[in-house]
Amino acid sequence: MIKTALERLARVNRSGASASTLSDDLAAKLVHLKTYGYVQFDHWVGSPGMAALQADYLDRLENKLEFEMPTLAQSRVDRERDADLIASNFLATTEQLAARGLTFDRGNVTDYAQAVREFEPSTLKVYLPDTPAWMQMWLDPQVLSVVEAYMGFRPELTEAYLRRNYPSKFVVMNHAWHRDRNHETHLLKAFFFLSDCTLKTGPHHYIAGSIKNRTLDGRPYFTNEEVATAYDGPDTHVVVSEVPAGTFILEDTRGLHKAGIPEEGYRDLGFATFLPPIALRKRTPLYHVSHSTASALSPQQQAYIPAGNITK
Ligand SMILES: O=C(O)CCC(=O)C(=O)O
Repeated sequence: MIKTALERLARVNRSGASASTLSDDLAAKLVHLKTYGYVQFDHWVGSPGMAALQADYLDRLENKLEFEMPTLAQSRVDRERDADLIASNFLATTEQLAARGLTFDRGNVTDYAQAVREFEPSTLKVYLPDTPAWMQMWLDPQVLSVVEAYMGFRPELTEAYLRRNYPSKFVVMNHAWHRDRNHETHLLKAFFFLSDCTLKTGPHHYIAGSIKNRTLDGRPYFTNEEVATAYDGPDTHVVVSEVPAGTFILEDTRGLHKAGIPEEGYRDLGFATFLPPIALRKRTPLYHVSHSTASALSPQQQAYIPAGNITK
């Protein structure tokens, strides 16, 4: 109750874009998002800005090894000893995984290829780089207009990171169908595709219409069979993101979704989570923006960054 009251207070003066101020194209996107729970943006596909960010990301991941560690090493999983973890889709904290000896850390890594070969990560995660160019993608004005018109106020960007997904022996957390539970009523995620995504490189999956249709709800994960049986009606269908690099998908992830497991290669995806502003958010910031980066952004973009995320 206190959280809801604080959120309501924080929303005053954060009115943001409304449906009536949107261009025809963005108004159509808003209708799509409201109807199906997701919408796609293509205006970054093939742009020079996209190519520069892709090159920067590859450098950070493969040369500078800026990925988060400790991280799950699938090569260290023992099917018998770790049967409980496998059954729960590895729903555990990094500390719990580390206590079982199932993670690798900075001291174990000599180079990118060695880390991937020896430890078989299912994903590697890089926090959003603190540069104006990256923030321009994460806080793209067209996407923000639709976010604000959908929510009815201007939310905050609470999480910002990139992930590379690899072929995986196990179903690890968001490989399984789930609903995000960060907020009961207001939640949007933007997914930024940094690599071309095919059916073989692990597309994102979403059940259109599953915000309203709650046949499956109340558990952390659902099986493919359960979802196929429960959502085969005319109002609900699976959407699979076979899309070129530069595509953004804006999604209400309270609906059912999952990460496809790559059969070959990998898939690079960026994540932005938008939640109502709250004065006393308990989680520590999951990205940081320096004053100099923030000052290069528009007032609208700056308003998305919680004060605690601005450093130096
Ligand atoms: O990587 C994906 O396609 C899905 C990610 C996901 O499930 C999530 O962010 O909640």
